[in-house]
Amino acid sequence: MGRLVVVSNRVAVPRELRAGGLAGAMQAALSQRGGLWFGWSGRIAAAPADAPRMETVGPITFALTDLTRADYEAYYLGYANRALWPLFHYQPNLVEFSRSNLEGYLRVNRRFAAQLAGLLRDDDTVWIHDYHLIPLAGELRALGIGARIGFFLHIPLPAVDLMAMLPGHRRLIESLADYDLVGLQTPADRHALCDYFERECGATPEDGGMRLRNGRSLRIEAFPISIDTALIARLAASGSTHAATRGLVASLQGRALAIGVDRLDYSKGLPERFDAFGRFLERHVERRRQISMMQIAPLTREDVPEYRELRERLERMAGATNGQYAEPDWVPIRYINRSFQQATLAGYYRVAQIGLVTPLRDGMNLVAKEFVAAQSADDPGVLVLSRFAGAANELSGALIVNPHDVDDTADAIEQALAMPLEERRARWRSMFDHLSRHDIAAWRDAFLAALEQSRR
Ligand code: ADQ
Repeated sequence: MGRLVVVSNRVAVPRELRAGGLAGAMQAALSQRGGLWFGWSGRIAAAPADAPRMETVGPITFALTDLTRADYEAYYLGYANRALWPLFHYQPNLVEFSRSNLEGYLRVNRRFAAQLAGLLRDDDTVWIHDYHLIPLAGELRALGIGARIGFFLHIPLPAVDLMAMLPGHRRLIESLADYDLVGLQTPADRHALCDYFERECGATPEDGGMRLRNGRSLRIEAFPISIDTALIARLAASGSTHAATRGLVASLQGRALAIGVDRLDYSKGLPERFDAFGRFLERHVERRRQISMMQIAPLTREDVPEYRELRERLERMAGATNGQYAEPDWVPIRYINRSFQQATLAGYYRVAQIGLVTPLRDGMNLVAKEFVAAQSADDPGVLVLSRFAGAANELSGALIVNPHDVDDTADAIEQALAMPLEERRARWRSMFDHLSRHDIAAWRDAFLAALEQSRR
């Protein structure tokens, strides 16, 4: 078996290889076969480098390339995060399209291909990740690369009519046909992509994918991403006795905790969640002082104006709710903009009675799965989950809500608080068993097995 080559927009070279998360799963696969991980270093350079910088950690070689300021603005901020991200998350009103950003996106993909091509061997298996790099296989093929290439989209794939709003959509989506396998998060995303190929490109459905007008087959499958379930469960069990968790529990003074953990992103439905918690307090006077909500929301993409505006809005909302309801010894919303170690988060999930995961759209949402994995079997908390998260497809033991309906989410918070222990256990058990079988290793192995079987 040849090497595995992973390509993602951003690559962080670890000091040592670790288990856990997507990076851990990739590192494990790269370690087994020996391999290469290519992508942006996160650095801005004055001029594009001719060749990537190589660093080796154990059996894995990392190939890192820098972006120029103009590339960063057009490719990363402009096209990937102000056109594709909002559109694919069903927010066309936030799309800022410009031809020069599109050109930057294509230029960076071409440059990545030129740099990567020099490192590839014919028997390599290449796995490309996410919306930043959709045209990369096409650029590699244009350079004569015949290796097997698979693509996985981590975010939702919107319905045809929405996709059609994007100038140049056809060229973008048709470039997926240069892959041997296209993986999506859910059957609904798979359906949307097949529907696009059928309606916009005249392709016909066939077993496992689509037959394109040029007679070639494209394999399209759903591979719902997951977590390292056993690791999170272990971290949560030991994390619950750590000082950070004990400090949190002590500060609650016996009150319940509802926890939210999300990057500060408009797709995550945070204003709607704050509103729902405020509505819950308004309608359930008897519950005031009995529960606090803790929202952990590290800042991301601060160079994008919509993210700065959202930050200001959430600060105002948290301040207003706390101003209205807080007591000298009780604050309804604890709002924190920083990151925590995985073990600390796992401990926090475990001591929470409610997990609030209410995105307006989300490819999967790993926090929902982490919350479930972190609960204790004896006294598990309840997950309140948006129907628009990919995870809702699998986690049917959650209380499924429509995040646009503030009263619906407020009702679910009350239902979760009042839920009898037996029901909590039964709901949790079905979800935990599912996540034990369908963990991140199973996801990775399923994708790679399908890729090994696919041939254009
Ligand atoms: P994200 O949009 O980043 O991922 P999510 O799936 O929830 O969303 O993953 C976030 C990860 O970051 C989780 O593992 C979480 O624990 C961690 N995290 C969040 N806040 C943190 C904090 N304050 N400190 C430390 N860690 C924190 C994209 C897509 C998702 C898809 C994933 C994987 O948008 O839909 O599930 O990729 O495919």
